Amino acid sequence: MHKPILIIGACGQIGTELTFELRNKYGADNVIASDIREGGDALMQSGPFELLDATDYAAVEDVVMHYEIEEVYLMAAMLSATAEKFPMRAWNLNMNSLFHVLNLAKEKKISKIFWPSSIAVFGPNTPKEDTPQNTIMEPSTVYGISKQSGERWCEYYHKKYGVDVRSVRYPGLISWKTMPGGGTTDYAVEIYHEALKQGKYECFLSSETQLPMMYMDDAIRATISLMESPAEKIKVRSSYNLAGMTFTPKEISKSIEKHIPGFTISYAPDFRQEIADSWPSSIDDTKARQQWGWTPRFDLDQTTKEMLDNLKATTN
Ligand code: AKB
Repeated sequence: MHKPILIIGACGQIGTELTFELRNKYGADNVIASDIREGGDALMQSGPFELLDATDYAAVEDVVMHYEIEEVYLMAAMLSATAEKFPMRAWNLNMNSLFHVLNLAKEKKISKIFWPSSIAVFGPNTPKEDTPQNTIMEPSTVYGISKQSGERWCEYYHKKYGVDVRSVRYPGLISWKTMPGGGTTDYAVEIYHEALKQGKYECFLSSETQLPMMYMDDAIRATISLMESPAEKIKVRSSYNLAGMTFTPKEISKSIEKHIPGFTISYAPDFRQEIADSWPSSIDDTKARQQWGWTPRFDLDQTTKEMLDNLKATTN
């Protein structure tokens, strides 16, 4: 039997789908969902749930000890756009929550951690195309600085204390079950909702802003596959580059137009444009492919079809 798993930040965009998938795989009672707020009915009714503040060490430790947790997926974080508005809150949430789980693992109270990093670890001086695993980083956003620091700490805890921490640098994630919140790549989810509701969308990034993206099913599969890989295969203990697809707002709008003729997009770039301009346009994920067998399945047109079909079915 699989030992209990704790998901911190289970009601967010990734946490929700991760909770469902892990519950399917390991049994509902083996997967404890937790968040600072309650989630949707489907999530709340699908298994155990704890209200939990990820920055409260004693509270996290209590839940870990109570359920005899073996693995923690730490999904709570403040994303790029919101973090620019609340730098200290973002730093405190993103760093303290990570230290808490790293220290629980150091003290042998848990044995494995998943912690998400992001393409935001890269900055304006990073090679933009096919960004390599190891390259100039110099992130220029609060969120990126916290993710890059987090990566350094993960590697440090692995080397110094033998902590089994695993991570991927998620690109922008596209899903229909839960809305993203406070990110720069959020437009790629909003656009599908607005296409169905209004037949048009005003994008906060310019037409040619090319960013790395991934359909949520691929992201969840990557996450679980990394966590299930034998430890000796995991050679990168900071965080793995991970690629799915890459496109511009103009390209996603063309893909939507194939299903919704007459769909229109307009552009009104705001402060998020500068964040997007500092990030890569495509990612080289050779190490993830070679070391633990990663391959994406969804391209842009498949993603568009999945998004529109599922949103239509659930909103009617
Ligand atoms: C964001 O836009 O902040 C996130 C990310 C790329 O990490 N989706």
